Amino acid sequence: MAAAGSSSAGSGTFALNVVISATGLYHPPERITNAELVASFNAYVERFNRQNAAAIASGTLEALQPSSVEFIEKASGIKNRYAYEKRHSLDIDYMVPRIPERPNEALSVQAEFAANAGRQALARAQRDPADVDAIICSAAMLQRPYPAIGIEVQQELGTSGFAYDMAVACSSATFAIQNAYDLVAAGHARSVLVINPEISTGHLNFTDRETHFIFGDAAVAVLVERADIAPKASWTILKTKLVTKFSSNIRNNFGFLNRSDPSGVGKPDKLITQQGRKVFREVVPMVSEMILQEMAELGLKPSDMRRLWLHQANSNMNRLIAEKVLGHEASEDESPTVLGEFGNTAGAGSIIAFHRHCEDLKAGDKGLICSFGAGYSIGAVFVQKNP
Ligand code: CO8
Repeated sequence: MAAAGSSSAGSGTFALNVVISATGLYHPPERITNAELVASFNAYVERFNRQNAAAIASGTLEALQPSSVEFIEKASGIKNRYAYEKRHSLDIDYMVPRIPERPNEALSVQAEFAANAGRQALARAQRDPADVDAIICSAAMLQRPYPAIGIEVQQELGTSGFAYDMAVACSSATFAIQNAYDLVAAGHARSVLVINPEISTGHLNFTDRETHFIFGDAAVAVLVERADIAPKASWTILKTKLVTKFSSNIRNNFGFLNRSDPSGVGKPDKLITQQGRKVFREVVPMVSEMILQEMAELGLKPSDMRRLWLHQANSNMNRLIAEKVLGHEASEDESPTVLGEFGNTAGAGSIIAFHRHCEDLKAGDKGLICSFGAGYSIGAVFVQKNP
C-alpha cells in the first residue's frame, strides 16, 4: 500500500486510505484548582521570604513574588489541572509529586498511564489488541530510557508486532501520528496505536512563579489504521505536516549526563523552564502561516475548515492563531479549548480537544489537529469525517 499524492520534507498528502479509527483519554482522578495551587505557592513564598528576611533586607537576595488566580486565568485560560499526586505537589515541604518507585516486575507508572488510554481507544474502535501491529509511545518526557515504555505497554495490552518510544515535547502526539501514518502507508503495519502519556507534573517546578500553573497530567491514544481493515474508519487523514526550528525558549536540561557534573544536579534547569512571552510572540506567526500554507496545498479555504483542535497551552494564543487561519474571531465551536479543565498537558492537549469535541461533526466535515511547543516543533494533521 503506497501513499498517493505529493510529498515534501516533513509533509505528506495522501490517498484516502489511512484513517483514525478511535481515540482514548485517561486522566488521574485528582484535580488541582488554581485557588489550591496559588494558596500553596504563596505559602511557600511567604515562608521563603520570612526565612530569608535579613538577606532580602540587605539586598543580597531578591524576595519572591506571589502568584495570583486572576493572573493565571487571564494570561492562560487555565483554571484546573489533573495531577498524578496532589498532596505532596501542594505541600510546601515537598512541592514535588511523590510517586513511589515500583519493582521491575510491576507495571511501571507511565506504562500504566499509557495503557489506560490505549485500552479505551481499542475498545472504541472495536479492535482486538492482537490485530494491532505496532505501538508508538510518544511523550514530552519518558520515565526511563530503556526498555521502551511502548514495549511494556505492548505486553500489557497484548498487541502484536513491535513498539518504540519517541519524544517531541508538546508535538509528541502529532509527530507520532505521522510516524503511524508512514508505517501504514509503507505497508510495515496495518494498525498502529499511538499513545501519548504525559505525566507533566513530574517535571514541573511547583516553586517557579512563571510556570507553576501551566501543566497537568493526562494520557491520550489514537488508533491509526488502513481504512479497509478498520471496523470504524471514523476519520480519514488528508495530510500531515511537521516543522521544527531550534529554540531554547522552552527547555529542560534533565538527562543522563547530569551525573557527570554533580554541581548541576537538582538545579531548576533540570525541570521545565520557558520564556513564555517570547514563545507566544514567535510561535503564533509560525503556526498560523504553516497552517495557511498547508490549507492552500490541500485547496482548502478558511470556510472549509469546520473545526481547529489546537494545542492547549494558552487560550489567547489559540484565539490569535484561529483568527489568522479562519479570517474571523473563532467561536468555541470552531476552536474548542479544554485548558480550563486540563491545563497544558503537553502533547496530549490537541488530542484531548479532538477526543472531547469531534462526535458532532458530519460526514465530509474537515478539521485540523495541530500541536506546537518546545523545539520549536509544530505538527499538523488534517482530517475528514467519514460517514
Ligand atoms: N502570578 C502573578 N503574576 C505573574 C505570574 C504569576 N504566576 N507570573 C508572572 N507574573 C507577572 C510577571 O512578573 C509580569 O509582571 P510585570 O508586567 O510587572 O513584569 C506579568 O505577570 C506578565 O508576565 P508574562 O509576560 O510572563 O505573562 P504572559 O502574559 O506572557 O503569560 C504565559 C505567561 C501564560 C506563560 C504565556 O506567555 C504563555 O502561555 N506563553 C506560551 C507558552 C507556550 O506556548 N509554551 C509552549 C508549550 S510548552 C511545551 O512545549 C513544553 C513541553 C514539555 C512539557 C513539560 C511539562 C512540565
